[in-house]
Amino acid sequence: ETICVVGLGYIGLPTAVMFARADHTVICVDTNLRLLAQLEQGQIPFDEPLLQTYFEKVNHNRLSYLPTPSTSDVFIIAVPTPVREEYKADLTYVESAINSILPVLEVGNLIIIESTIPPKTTDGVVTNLLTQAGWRVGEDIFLAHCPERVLPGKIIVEMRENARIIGGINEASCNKAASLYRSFVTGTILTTSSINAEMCKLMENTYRDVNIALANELAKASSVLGVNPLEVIQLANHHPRVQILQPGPGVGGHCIAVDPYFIIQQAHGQTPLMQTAREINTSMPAFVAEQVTRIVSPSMNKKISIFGITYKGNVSDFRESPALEVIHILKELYTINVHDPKVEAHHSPVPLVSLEDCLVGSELLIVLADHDEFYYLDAGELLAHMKSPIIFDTKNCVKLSNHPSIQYISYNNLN
Ligand code: SAJ
Repeated sequence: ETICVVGLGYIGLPTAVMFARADHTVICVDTNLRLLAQLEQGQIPFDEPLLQTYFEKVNHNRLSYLPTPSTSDVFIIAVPTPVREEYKADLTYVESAINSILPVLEVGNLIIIESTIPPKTTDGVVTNLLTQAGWRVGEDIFLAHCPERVLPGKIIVEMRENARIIGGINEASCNKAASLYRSFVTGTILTTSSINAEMCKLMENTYRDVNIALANELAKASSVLGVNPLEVIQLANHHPRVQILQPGPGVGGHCIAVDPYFIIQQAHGQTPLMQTAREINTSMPAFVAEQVTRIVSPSMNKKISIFGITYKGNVSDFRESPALEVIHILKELYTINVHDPKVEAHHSPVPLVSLEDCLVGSELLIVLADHDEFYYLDAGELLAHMKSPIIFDTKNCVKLSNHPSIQYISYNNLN
């Protein structure tokens, strides 16, 4: 079959590669012409394990790159759905993707929305656009929401192995979409309605957001109670039905920090828990900054080092990163130097320096992302460069808690 993938980001691109490997002909569509040129030259524009290798190995006759969709059997929409003012989902990209395929749609085509969308978008916003264009949706044109649920850093493996939710607007749409994904998915394929699929995807990320909020609240409560929250979590998790997550500097990324709002905005006040969880996680950068001011009293004459600006460890993505919010607050109070080995300096939203330059003359090192490079920092290097060797490790990852000359602070010893 010929598959047209609209939107070549973190999801669209790996999806296109997986379908091409499964011997489909794939038309890769994006409005970003520079990106298309880069792909033509064989370059994936972001870091994701296995993706570049898979891309290089694919039969390149199976892939073509175009700025607008062309005739195809299947159209997969994988464009972003950002949140705007008042936490409303911005469906502009989804709508313009649908509009862009209208001129080339043919009877029997299947449209799949992979983008994360609020409930009632597939059977609502999208069906309306198609009906207005004269199509009988479910009869002449088939439509399903098949949300992506892959973890950045493990996209290729999870795309193949995770269970896949297929939310068709009718049975025929479910069947067509299910048989398409079977061409490379080894996980279970589960069919449901489009609205259930929409809610399922949003609830998965909301579940994680709420549970991380609980861990973060435990860290906050512990800081006033004199409790060691990390030990409490470890002990509690020996219970067969308890699995508390880890506290950190907050929740970032373009999914977990965003998706709960898609439920909140549609559910008319029925979501106080989800809203509170969002508030707790959003408050963490300020909590981190407050702890910093307790460790080192604020002064622009004091240098503070920050390690890690990405939204989590071992990725180069800093969208919605709580680390940037921490930096935003602290740069008004101290002289800040920032280091991140996973982010290229020219892509970074804040100036980056080398590890050594970051540490020189520093009164405190704050770790905000658990990159592999930070687990085994060289104590000698810290002692040689820093003015006072204190580490505040918000990710509990640095293995220097027992060093005799370094003061190591994590959420376990805040009071
Ligand atoms: N975090 C904590 N404590 C934890 C776990 C995570 O503070 O114990 C933080 C991370 O540092 C990060 C944020 O939460 O800032 C989210 O990280 P993550 O690794 O939990 O998830 P994402 O955002 O990279 O990917 C999620 C995944 N969803 C779930 O695990 C339910 C992924 O499967 C989804 O496909 C992805 O969102 C998405 O695109 O929706």
